[in-house]
Order: sequence, then C-alpha cells, then structure tokens
Amino acid sequence: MRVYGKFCIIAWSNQDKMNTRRRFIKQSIIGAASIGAIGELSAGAKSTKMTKPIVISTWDFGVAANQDAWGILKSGGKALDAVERGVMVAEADLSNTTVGKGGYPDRDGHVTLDACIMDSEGNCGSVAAMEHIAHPIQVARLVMEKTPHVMLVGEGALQFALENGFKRDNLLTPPAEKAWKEWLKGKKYAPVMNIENQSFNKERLPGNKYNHDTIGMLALDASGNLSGACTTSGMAFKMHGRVGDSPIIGAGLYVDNEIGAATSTGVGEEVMRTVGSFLVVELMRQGYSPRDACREAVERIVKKKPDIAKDIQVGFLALNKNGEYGSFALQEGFTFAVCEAGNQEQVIKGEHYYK
Ligand code: SD4
Repeated sequence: MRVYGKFCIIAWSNQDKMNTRRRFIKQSIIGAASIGAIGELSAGAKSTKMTKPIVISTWDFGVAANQDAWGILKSGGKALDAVERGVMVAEADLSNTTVGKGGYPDRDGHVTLDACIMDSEGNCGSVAAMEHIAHPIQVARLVMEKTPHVMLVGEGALQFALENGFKRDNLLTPPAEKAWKEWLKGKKYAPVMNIENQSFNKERLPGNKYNHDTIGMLALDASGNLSGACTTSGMAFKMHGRVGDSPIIGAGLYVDNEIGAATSTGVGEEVMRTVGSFLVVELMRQGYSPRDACREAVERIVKKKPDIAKDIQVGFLALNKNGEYGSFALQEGFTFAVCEAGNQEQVIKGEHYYK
C-alpha cells in the first residue's frame, strides 16, 4: 500500500484556499518521497526523488519504443519529440498486429488507425479512423501544429495527411488479412480485449495472438517538461467507424505539465465512459501517487459497470512531474516498460484489481 497517497488526501481536504492547496500539493509531493521510502512500495509503483529524463510506455513492446525515445531524451531533447519518435517504433513493427501497419483490420477488412499526442503546453492533436497512412502519430502532431483543430477523422484525416506529403500505403499485411479471413469464417461479433486470459479469448478470436495492445508513451525530459503519445489500430475486427479511447484527449491520453501525465490501454469504451486519463491526472493533482490514481480510475470502471469490467482488460499508466510512475489494471497481465538513466530496459508487471 502506498502510504503517502492517503496521507496527502486527508491533509488536502483541510485546505480551503486554492493557493494554499497548490503550495500544499507541492510539499506533499516532496514529502511523499520520504514517506514512500519508509513505507511498503507496491509492485508497479515507485517513489524516489526527482527522476529525469524518463520515458515509460505500455506493454513489453514498449522497451524497443522507449529506446528510440531515450535517444532523444538523453541528449537533452524534448519530451514531445521523444514520444513521437518512440511510438513510431511500434507503428513500424509489422509483427505488431495492434499498432500501425500490420494491425488487424475492422470487420470489413479496413485497417483504420487512431493516434493522439499532447505536449507540455496543453497543445494536442489527434487522428481517428484514418486509413492508408503508416504513421498516424506524425499526422496527429501535424494536426496539432498546423491546424487550429485538435482532431481530424476518416477521409478528412487522410486528405490532410496526403496534402502534407504523407505517402498512401496498403496497411493490410498478408498475416493480418489471413487472420481476418479466419475470423470471417466464424463471423462472431463479440469484441473482447483480454489477451492475457487466453482461454477466454480462444473461443472468441480463434488463432489470434494479439487482440489488443495500444502503445501509450509518457516522457519527462531533462528540462522537466512532460509529453505523451498514444497510437493503435484499435479493437481487432471492430465495426467500421468504431473509435476507442486512444485518440481521445482525456480518455486515452492526458498531459498537464503542472502535475503529470497518463495513458491507457484496453477496452476503450470503458475508458471513454470515465474519461480515464484525465481522471488519473486530476487525482494526482489532489495528491494521489501515480499508482493510486490509476487504481482509483480502475475502481471507477468497476463501480460503474461491474458486469462488463470483470471480463475485460483496461490498464492505466501514469507519470508525475517528479518522474514517479505507477500503473493499475483490471486484470492480471498488464505490463509496462520503463527507461531511465542506468536502467533502460525494465519491464514491470502492473498490479490488478481482479485476483
Ligand atoms: C481501443 N484502447 O481502441 C484501444 C485498444 C487498446 O490494448 O488499447 N488495446 O479501445
């Protein structure tokens, strides 16, 4: 149990003025490090003094993605450039059937990609249900930097990408097409994302190794600025036009440079219903540790939809301004990758709600 999360909340409720509150939270975070150091630390949580730069990302394939992000961070580069570069590794990996080219198509055979990015100044950009472009995260960044908008979808997102020099590509690889055709034989529309529970999955997605695994990446750079990125092909064999949480600012990703950043993976519908990543960041603002904030967001999902929650996976990952990180998931099996000075290839098992 993280002692300091609770400690902060109790004390915080006694503060009534905004400026006092702010000052207190800053003090709590500093205090948190020392209390955490003597308390018992949870798996998937960490409490230390300021750690920067640092980059963390969802799932074990985040290790390779973190390496590219680290290349930028270690030489003093910006968190924004690091997260964009990092998640592009997963987008380019053709063996990854849940992100970028090689991702499984929707039930009509279209590979539609979702991505978003957010920087330390509250700027953000997003694309959803976009076809034919292998690196949606780059298009999301362009939406952020070159348009007055936050989100472009479908045909409009594709048009914008092509107008800006992106190449049209066929994203449906032969293995993904094969898996889709296999799925078509059964044609059972019962999208469930819980790869970790293999026996549960076998019946619904025969022969399928991955039916989810978005990459969400959060980085704190040497200047102390946070950014995040999130990219996915979404739910395998979803309805055409279905969009999950991953490209939705506040659901799949949120960054507040005063406090911290959060991202999510798993069944997007439940994350959207609870505006999960925003919730995690707001909980950290109240003094929760990253791990406790993720846990509270998971519990919110359970409270709202207990019948759904028990059969699905959702995992949250969070990083605060001090470089402390934590995670929590509904089910066993969620992992995340951490890269920091002296320890660049860590894979950590997230704690989970259902035992
Ligand atoms: C979605 N959240 O489309 C994404 C999928 C995912 O791990 O994260 N899978 O709902």
